[in-house]
Amino acid sequence: IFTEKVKNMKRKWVMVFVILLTSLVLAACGSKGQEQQGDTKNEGGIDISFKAPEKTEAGKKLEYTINVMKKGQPIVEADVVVHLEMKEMDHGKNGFRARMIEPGVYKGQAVLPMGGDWVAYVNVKTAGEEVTRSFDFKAEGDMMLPEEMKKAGLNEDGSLANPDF
Ligand SMILES: [Cu+2]
Repeated sequence: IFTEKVKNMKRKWVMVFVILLTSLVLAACGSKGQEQQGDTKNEGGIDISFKAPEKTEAGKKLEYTINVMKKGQPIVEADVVVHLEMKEMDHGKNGFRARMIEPGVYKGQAVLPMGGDWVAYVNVKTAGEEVTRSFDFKAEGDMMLPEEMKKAGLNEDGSLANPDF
């Protein structure tokens, strides 16, 4: 009877562990999915568009433009932060805090460490709302050399050395 009890306890702990692990995995996937649904979830709310430069090249400091509107009107004084991430790999934190240059038009600059498929996660915060939308774009060029990264203010993995967001 004693060994039976021990077996049962072991089984219980294994179950608890499996449930914990599953919920962790689900939580991780869930948060990613929500970001990408920003646009359908927010119909009638904040409208965001993102423009990468015409020719997006790795290793160059380039400017990105974000338009933020609501019901056809520009949103002023929004907090706009853009995270730039590669689709297939992790380069750490890269991107920028955008500045409004005219009503509803926000701009910011970034250096991409390599060419390939990128995703811009645009987070817009206003007094009452917060929305994140993702936009795919492509960049040309090879991986930057370590010394080039250093000069451009990046760490060796391509993340920003001094992010302000
Ligand atoms: Cu990469």
